[in-house]
Amino acid sequence: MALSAHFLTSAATLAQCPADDEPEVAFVGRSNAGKSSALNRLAGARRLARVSKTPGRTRLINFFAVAGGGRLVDLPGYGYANASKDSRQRWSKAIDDYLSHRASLAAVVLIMDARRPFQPFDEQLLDWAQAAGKPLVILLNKCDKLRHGARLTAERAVAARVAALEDAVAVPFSAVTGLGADAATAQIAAFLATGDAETEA
Ligand SMILES: Nc1nc2c(ncn2[C@@H]2O[C@H](COP(=O)(O)OP(=O)(O)OP(=O)(O)O)[C@@H](O)[C@H]2O)c(=O)[nH]1
Ligand SMILES: [Mg+2]
Repeated sequence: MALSAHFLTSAATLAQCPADDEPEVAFVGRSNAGKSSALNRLAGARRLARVSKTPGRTRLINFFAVAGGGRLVDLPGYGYANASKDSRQRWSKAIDDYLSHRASLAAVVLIMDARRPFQPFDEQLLDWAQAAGKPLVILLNKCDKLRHGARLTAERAVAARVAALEDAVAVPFSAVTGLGADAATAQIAAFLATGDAETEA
């Protein structure tokens, strides 16, 4: 099962985003965690969102329309050290604005590298999502890079952390092998279909 999606538009600022009128699921995470790769995997398309070995590939907020309604949103990564201070500030402002002001944001998909989960930015994002009451789907990405034992250790650590959160699920994932793709797709499809309960009358 995959979500069928096509590229809609890119935005550098909140003002450039399309009308705030359809449920959106945003992909967030550190630079190079695999946000764009995960989005491509879930949309069953190789080159929908641009992927790169160099961190900082995604510089704009990219919107993808999902057949049947709703949008997937690929955000630039946090924590890209090589970007100039100026451009880092511009990106993080766009991300912060999007996350804090987008009424149609139904859920957040947090992508973490399974080898380095819960970095400081990830924790900030988790705190924000909890405070904002946004449901979370946590993708523990790049599981293909871990040996069996290390993967189980990572999964246990994440399960313990997630148990302490409201409205959060964790999915062991690999954008390369497709591990976890069906589970993640089902979660995301449910948010796209219903939107954010908070915005309902
Ligand atoms: N082995 C492996 N590599 C992955 C996986 N997901 C992504 N990658 C690789 O990780 C690198 C970064 O992937 P992207 O999808 O561009 O990461 P991103 O989070 O969108 O990065 P920015 O746009 O820079 O924030 C690329 O070289 C991908 O091929 C995975 O599940 N397994
Ligand atoms: Mg990207």
